[in-house]
Amino acid sequence: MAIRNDRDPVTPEELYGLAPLTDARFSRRDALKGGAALAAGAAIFPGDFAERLVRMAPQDAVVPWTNAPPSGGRSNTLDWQGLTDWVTPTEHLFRVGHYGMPEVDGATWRLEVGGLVDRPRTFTLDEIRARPRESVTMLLECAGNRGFATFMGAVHNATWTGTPLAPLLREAGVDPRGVEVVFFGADTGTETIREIEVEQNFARSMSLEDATAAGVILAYEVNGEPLPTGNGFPLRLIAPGWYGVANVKWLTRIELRETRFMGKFMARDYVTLRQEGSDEDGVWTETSVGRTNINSIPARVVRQDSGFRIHGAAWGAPVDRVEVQIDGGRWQPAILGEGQGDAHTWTFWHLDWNAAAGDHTVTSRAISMDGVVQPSPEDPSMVQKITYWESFGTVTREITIP
Ligand SMILES: Nc1nc2c(c(=O)[nH]1)N[C@H]1C(S)=C(S)[C@@H](COP(=O)(O)O)O[C@H]1N2
Ligand SMILES: [Mo]
Repeated sequence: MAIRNDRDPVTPEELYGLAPLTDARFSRRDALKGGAALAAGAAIFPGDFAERLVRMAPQDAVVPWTNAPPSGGRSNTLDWQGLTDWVTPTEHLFRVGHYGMPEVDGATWRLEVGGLVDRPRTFTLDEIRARPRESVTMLLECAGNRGFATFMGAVHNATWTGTPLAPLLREAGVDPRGVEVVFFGADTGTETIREIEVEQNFARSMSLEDATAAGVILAYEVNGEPLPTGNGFPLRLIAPGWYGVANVKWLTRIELRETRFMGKFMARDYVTLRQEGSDEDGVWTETSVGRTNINSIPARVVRQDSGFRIHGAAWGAPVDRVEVQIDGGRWQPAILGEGQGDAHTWTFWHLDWNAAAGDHTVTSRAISMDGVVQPSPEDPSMVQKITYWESFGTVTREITIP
């Protein structure tokens, strides 16, 4: 059996360069939502505690999980127990920056399209904005989400607007040798490669086929506003069906190449290491994090006039159905709601529950249209994976019904 020898991650903030919660609009807006009494509470109680109190406000009817990690507070990650918005408000989008959060000047910024193309060129932001517009609502999840217990809210579902990538590449005239499309961000870091220190830009690549798929856009707006700095101003890639890491922010260059691109975030970081097969004849595989996996989570339990309702979300692949298991019993079908049938957003679901007072467990599993069942954390595919990325096993919540 594989030994989980992955370094115990520091904090999610350090590991993923998550932007701290600095936006003053955020707590103020929640205070308003929370009503006068709790807003007053915010004035009485200092700092973090006040913030928590206010964040709990719309959740009067929520019965909290007893095993939920503290979430949402420090770094904009999603607070599942507060989940009500199907489209995540912009100020609640989590923000990952492995090389910090570069401030780009939109006036002098340029996008280069080059490499193996017949007509390399640069675009200004106005030139990009003048191109055909397309919007896509997409769930974006960091592949490290749920890789360790305190990190389960690196998810958002937002509407991105920009211009489709395929026609832009077509106009550039891709050389037949150009099979790999590399996306470079403005952010740079110093990496030691074979004992040599080099300064590199954040970069990821996709095959030409994947990069020109329907729905792949160069986005300059989210939820109807220009991108915030933290989410990639002025331009980012939006690639439905891919983990967060593929959605390169602060884009500066798109380059066609004839070989695989093996940059850090393709080939060293965001690499899933697992043993496939048995100890005797298994093989160890290293795969680059790419497409998303079928996933779900029970988000919150709400008290109703009679009984309770379990609310959750499912995503990562077109969702056929979601099942819920209470106290280890039979799997019960949940009712799918908002987002149902949309391949790239999350689908909200719920199940009514006549819970008796006492301690319970609640587990959900999603099943994709292709028949892929979200595995349990004890499934060999999860157990034999020793890196924390792509931890999409089922989540079991604990709750005490009063
Ligand atoms: N240029 C650049 N793009 C990037 C990253 C980065 O560090 N630099 N992080 C990636 C990762 S790992 C994730 S999870 C997503 C997060 O997108 P968000 O910050 O808009 O939520 O951005 C991706 N795009
Ligand atoms: Mo990520």
